[in-house]
Amino acid sequence: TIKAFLFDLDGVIVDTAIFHYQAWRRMANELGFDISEEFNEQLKGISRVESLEIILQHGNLVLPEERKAELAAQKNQWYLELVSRMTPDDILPGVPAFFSQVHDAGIKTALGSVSKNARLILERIGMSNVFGTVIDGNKIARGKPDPEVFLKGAEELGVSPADCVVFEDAVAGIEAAKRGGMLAVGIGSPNVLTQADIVWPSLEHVTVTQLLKSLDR
Ligand code: B16
Ligand code: MG
Repeated sequence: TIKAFLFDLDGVIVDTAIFHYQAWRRMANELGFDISEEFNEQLKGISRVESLEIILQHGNLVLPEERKAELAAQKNQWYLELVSRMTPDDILPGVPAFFSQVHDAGIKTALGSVSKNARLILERIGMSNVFGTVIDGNKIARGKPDPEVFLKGAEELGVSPADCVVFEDAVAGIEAAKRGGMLAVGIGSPNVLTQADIVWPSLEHVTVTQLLKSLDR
């Protein structure tokens, strides 16, 4: 029986992926190359340092550790400028309604984000007190696709992984859920999220009752 829902942040609750992309693109441009939106897809759910490595490789750049630390800090500063303008209006459509159904159904909730800025974002959008527990990039050693972030969430809620459903928009996040032995609901396109148990375009067109029914097999 399903007892807990674990939510990714970026791409499920809010669309900060566009801010990550803008900040990384600005950095790449300053280094003399560009990154496409399609390339950005593989960065979703991947930690800051790992994302930087992937981007530098794409630009054929090998840099000393010190310079890489500077670049990561610079990117985060640009990213935070964009985040600081966020308000509750940035919550994705359907999220508030879905959460009230989740709470009515007595299902526990956790946030499972690789972002070290997750708490700040939750504050900006007024969702700090919505989750049973918040697991973010400061609490984990390994980013997605490692299942650590979701396993920790399940553990803190006292729910076994088999009774958890993960909501994810990233390929790496779906992989993390499946490796953790959880059900995975993809938010996005079935052509991209091929490993998900079920895929919905957003939380807007799904009800908790519908979802529980379709996962019950
Ligand atoms: P930060 P999620 C992830 O958040 C993003 O998808 C990914 O693009 C980002 O690099 C990562 O957080 C780290 O974020 O630089 O803020 O620590 O999808 O796991 O909620
Ligand atoms: Mg995401």
